[in-house]
Amino acid sequence: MKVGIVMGSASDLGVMKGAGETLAKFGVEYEQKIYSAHRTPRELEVWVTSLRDRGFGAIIAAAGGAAHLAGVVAAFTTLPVIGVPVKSRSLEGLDSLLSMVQMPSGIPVATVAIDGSKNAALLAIEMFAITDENLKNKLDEFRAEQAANVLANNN
Ligand code: RP5
Repeated sequence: MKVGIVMGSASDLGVMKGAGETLAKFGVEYEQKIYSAHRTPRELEVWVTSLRDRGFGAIIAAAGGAAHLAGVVAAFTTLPVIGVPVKSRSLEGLDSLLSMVQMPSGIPVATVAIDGSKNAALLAIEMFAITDENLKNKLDEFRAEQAANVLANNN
């Protein structure tokens, strides 16, 4: 299965680099787009509604400011949507975080930390690893590597 990554502006590309890099490291294919919920709503809908039939299993949606993008994406699909609140210029991302995490009941968005693109990718990988043994093994190796790096500080 593949992951769709969408962000509201080209200005989000720097923050979202971590998602693509993490998916690539685990060998998970992804397609990345820039669509805005308010500037290009029609194009966003066409792309989101194409994903399930094209073999996608999760969508990562990143936006800053009044970050309604992830909620709008979730409205158009029953694929799991992972939201990445992007640090905004005026409120340092608190507005983005609250817009994503406080979704009203019925249309969920699994929201990660402000600028947490790497965790968004890891969460998608964990979803795929429920049925993919190879990915599950890679996640175990990744966790072991992380632990070893922490413990190496104590040698
Ligand atoms: C959101 O507004 C984007 O996701 C971006 O994080 C923020 C600022 O966008 P630009 O004004 O830089 O295009 O739509």
